Amino acid sequence: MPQIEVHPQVTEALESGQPVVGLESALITVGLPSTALGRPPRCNPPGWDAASPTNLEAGRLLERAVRDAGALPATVAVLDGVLRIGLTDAQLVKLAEVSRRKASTGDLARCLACGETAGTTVAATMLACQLPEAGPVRVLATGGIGGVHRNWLRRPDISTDLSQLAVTPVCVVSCGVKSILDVPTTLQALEMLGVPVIAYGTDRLPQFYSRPCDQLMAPGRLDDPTAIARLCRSHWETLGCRSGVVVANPVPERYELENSLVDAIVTAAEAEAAAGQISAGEMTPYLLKVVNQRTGGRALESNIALLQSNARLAAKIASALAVR
Ligand code: PSU
Ligand code: MN
Repeated sequence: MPQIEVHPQVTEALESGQPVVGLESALITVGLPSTALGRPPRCNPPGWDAASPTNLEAGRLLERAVRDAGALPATVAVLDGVLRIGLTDAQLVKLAEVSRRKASTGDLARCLACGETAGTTVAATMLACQLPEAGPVRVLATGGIGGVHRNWLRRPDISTDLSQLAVTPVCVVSCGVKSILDVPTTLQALEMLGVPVIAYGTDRLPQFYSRPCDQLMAPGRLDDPTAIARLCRSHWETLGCRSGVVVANPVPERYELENSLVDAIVTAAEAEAAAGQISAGEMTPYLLKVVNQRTGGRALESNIALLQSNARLAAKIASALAVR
């Protein structure tokens, strides 16, 4: 049995030069709750089933958003030891139901060898997008990339997303660096690794749940998807660079949370985690859960809205890249 399966529609689209957007799936298995919202999210996306698990509906929402913006979605995940690029709805349902695991680059071989089921992080999704079988897929969407965690000197925790970004020519559309991380240090690491970081339509760096704040300038700014596609071509084709490109898209204004609020919650939650038994791998899901609880669910609303917005922008960049 093959260990890598590309959905036939994805293969067909790539062969005929149609735009394809890769979607990470760790957000389905660990990033979002598997409980139902019970009502539509505030951004009221068409087709959201309020009685169905939030993580599954978010996965479906991302796929729809990519399609509606004119590209083909390819959700990446490992199912029963097969790395899949492009899922059927039944496979998406299974992933959301059975897995509470995320696989990054270093976990993939074990997942394949041992028949595991897991959502893929940005790093593992980038790797999948670059496999010869996959095409390549040049653009992927996520909520936020991983990076250097706060207090990394005392509790070392640095995401594989950074090392994969250094060696994989994929454009990652996110809301910037998750505000639960040490953002300046993460930016510094990206700079060191030669990864262009582009803020979309703003001079300042978007902060995941929060819009750009005054303190942090973005390394670069571009205002439309065509310009971003041009930058990607210059980076990969003209200059021959093999690193990724990070696009930071601000969360839609109506759904943003105040950065100071998120910051205070994360600081308190980290102190509580240090006293308890939270391992490095569990830190991201733990912090996301605490931020959501302590904002009365507003963080989840924000997360859903930003995912939708990133999927749309990724589809537009993929479409611009597909035009020769
Ligand atoms: N942002 C979220 N939820 C998530 C993640 C990011 O709002 O679940 C995931 C992404 O898949 C990212 C991963 O690639 O967390 C980073 O995990 P780690 O720090 O373990 O490398
Ligand atoms: Mn981490």
